[in-house]
Amino acid sequence: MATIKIQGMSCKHCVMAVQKALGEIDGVKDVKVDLEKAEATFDEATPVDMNTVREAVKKAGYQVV
Ligand SMILES: [Cu+2]
Repeated sequence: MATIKIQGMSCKHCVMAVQKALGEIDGVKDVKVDLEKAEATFDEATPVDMNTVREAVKKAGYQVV
């Protein structure tokens, strides 16, 4: 399981946006986003490139820190 820190989430809408962005990445499954901890966790069905993750989060309007 991978855990990433995400900056910029302020409400449930942000959580949903990040969850969707991560869920659309190949190999990512079981995404959980925690607003209070500013964290997202996910399992990797196949190896996931962290640059892809960063890009997806950035496109959604947030930042992996
Ligand atoms: Cu929000």
